[in-house]
Amino acid sequence: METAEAAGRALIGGEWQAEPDGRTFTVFDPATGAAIAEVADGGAELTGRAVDAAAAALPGWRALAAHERAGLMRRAADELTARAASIGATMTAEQGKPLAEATAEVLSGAEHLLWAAEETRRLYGQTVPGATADNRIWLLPEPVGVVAGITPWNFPVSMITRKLGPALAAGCTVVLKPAELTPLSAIAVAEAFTAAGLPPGVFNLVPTARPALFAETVMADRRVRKVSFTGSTEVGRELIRRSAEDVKRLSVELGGHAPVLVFPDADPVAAAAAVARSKFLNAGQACTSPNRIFVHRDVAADFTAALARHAEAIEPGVDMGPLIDAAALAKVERHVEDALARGAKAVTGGRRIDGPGTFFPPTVLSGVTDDMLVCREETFGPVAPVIEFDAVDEVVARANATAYGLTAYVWTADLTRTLRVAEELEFGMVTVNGGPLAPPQAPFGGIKNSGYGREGGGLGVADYLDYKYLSVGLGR
Ligand code: TXE
Repeated sequence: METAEAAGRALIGGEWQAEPDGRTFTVFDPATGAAIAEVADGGAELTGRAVDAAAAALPGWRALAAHERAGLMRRAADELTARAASIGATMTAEQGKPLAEATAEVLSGAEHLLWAAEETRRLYGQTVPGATADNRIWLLPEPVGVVAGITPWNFPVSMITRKLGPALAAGCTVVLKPAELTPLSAIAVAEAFTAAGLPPGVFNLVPTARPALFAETVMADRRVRKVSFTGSTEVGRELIRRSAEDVKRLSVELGGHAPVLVFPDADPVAAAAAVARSKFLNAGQACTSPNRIFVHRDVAADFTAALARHAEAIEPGVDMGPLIDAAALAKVERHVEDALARGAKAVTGGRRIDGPGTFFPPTVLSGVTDDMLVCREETFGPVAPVIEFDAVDEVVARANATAYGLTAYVWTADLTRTLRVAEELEFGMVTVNGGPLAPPQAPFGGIKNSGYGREGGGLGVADYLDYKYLSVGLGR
């Protein structure tokens, strides 16, 4: 839980600050609808101060020896680990996910930081063959500079650590704007970094309910050299446009519309168990969530029955939280109603749960066709649409028939099919016989309208580096 000093404030240059004009916004608990906190609503001035602080801290931070940067990052990871239960409770209160899921997310955030800390010692350059006998050329890795991060509410801690880890490892300083729905978890993360002794200004946090103003301010500031965004494709598109003015580097991790392909040679019961785990995690509010579940007719009945059993075993309010807000609930209802009106059947679930909070039950739809809203748009809720297929040769093209390209899942026991289908699927990440995994060493990210840039692994750190080309004549 946050300290009185930090309560609802921005962290700028190591100090907890309120918005100068006193403006605040309210944070709600989606499980009850109750207001739980007032948070500083950062405007242009506060954002500008945060950029000042990040710019001032940059020379010192990038000049630290690699092991010193690594040491501070490790201490921050230790602080997060020690506070996992209390930060988890904060996350549950403002985001709604069960405490076990929230605590696991904090621990995974710490693991990402630890991995990135080690990378500080692997920022290797390169020697390039010279242009003449007298000439030597090297590539020297350098931090891109001040980075602005914008993160969503679905994973309020790990979306932050996935940006902070590689940015800090590369020697960048950061101004981060958390989602307005989940600023309290972000404040708790910032407190952990402060307690770890991170130098003032290296990580600055600006909560605000005016995200467009924040984006405008950082985009207009020449000292900000990179923006890293995770969120909707609409906002991502706008940031891509804005970034052109000052030619800023950009990473955009946007929505997904993951297909699952269950082939006739797969074990339908094992596939259903894994799909249930990934589908209902975080009430389906994940960009890797299985959204279009293509199941071969031979195994469809067994698969659907097993999936429905898993869905029915989940108790909303205990094993699965509410949707983030009323708008999210309305979107899920609209998608399910459209499917039912066009002939789909709710095998289980299908109607919102009455009472306080924005709960929608785990839902399995059968008889789904490609023209329904659930197949055309990202639902971002606990709805599993099952689409039966016969034509094995056509199903990859149907899976690819989306503007998104983040994750795809394949279930098969056939090695040849695995390799052929994995090559043909137009997605940044393909998982065969398993669910979504995002270990720190793997480069998470998509293609097409799911964005560009990678988070995790060496490629993730490289997104925060420029390589200076140094050419030296030996004067012989
Ligand atoms: O996203 P927004 P929303 C998808 C998912 C979901 C939909 C809408 O389909 O249903 O997006 O969610 C900040 N300039 N994903 O409305 O608005 C905002 O403050 C700059 C997938 O919540 O994109 C928050 O910090 N920033 C995704 C962040 O953008 C702006 C996770 C995300 O919010 C802004 C979330 C602006 N004009 C939603 N407007 C994933 N990849 O997992 C808002 N923001």
